[in-house]
Amino acid sequence: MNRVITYGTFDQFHIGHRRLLERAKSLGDYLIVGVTAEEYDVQRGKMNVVDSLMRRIDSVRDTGLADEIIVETHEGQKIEDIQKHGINIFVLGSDWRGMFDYLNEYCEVVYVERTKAISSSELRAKRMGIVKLGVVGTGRIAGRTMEELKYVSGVVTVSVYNPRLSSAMKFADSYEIPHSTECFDSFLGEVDAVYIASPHDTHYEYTRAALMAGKHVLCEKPMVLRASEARELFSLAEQSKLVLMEAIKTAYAPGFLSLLSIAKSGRTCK
Ligand code: C2G
Repeated sequence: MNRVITYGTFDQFHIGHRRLLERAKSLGDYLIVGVTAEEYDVQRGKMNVVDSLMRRIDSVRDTGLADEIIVETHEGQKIEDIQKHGINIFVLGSDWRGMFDYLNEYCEVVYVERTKAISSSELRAKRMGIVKLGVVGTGRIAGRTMEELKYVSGVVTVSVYNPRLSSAMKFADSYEIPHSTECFDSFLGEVDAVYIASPHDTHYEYTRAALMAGKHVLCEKPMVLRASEARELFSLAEQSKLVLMEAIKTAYAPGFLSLLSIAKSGRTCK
């Protein structure tokens, strides 16, 4: 008996998902479908999933194709599932080709052709729009953020600003950003939200100008150098109903949050 496993978010369930499940089912006798947990999607950059986990599970169940449905909660679970459920075949769509070859050590890995012209990302974009992001500053941290942004859905970087145009152009070239400028006003005209990664002493001015222009702001730490400036900027953002965040990554890292909750529980080592 061939036991097959496949995974997905299955957000706004569509024909591409159904066809994937049909082909996965046809490869064996028993099909297990892993549906991603909300927290896991956020961790892997899917920030704007529309349907709840329950709804996505129901969509998969309603196809009648899954013999069993499980929830995928963490990185590394695929190997655990393959071993635990005695899986012979792992299936995903061709958009993932090559990414799961390492599972060949445990079972056969099959990539089936993805259905063209339909995707949850496009459905989400139609429904919610895409946030057009602009980057201020072109140093090492800004570059690292660009690398990570590739994995975040619902946002596209459209412009980069640096008072030195040659630096802005070089950065735009490296990260395929369509617009680069040394004029802050023209930069603001292109974007919905701004990520600020310039030298610390420039954060306050750029953040203030962006908020005044009605743009959401994510600013690298330290956002400002004086408490009074932070109070002013947060109150400006609140009045204008804009998001203002300081980019303190650790505060949102899952490992750090687990540490905090263990510390708060008062649990001690015996
Ligand atoms: N799919 C497809 N054709 C489409 C859209 C999606 O064949 N037009 C396939 C995908 O390749 C995937 C499955 O349908 O195999 C589920 O797609 P998503 O819900 O987008 O899931 P995804 O985010 O790709 O997660 O651990 C999760 C997995 O890595 C897959």
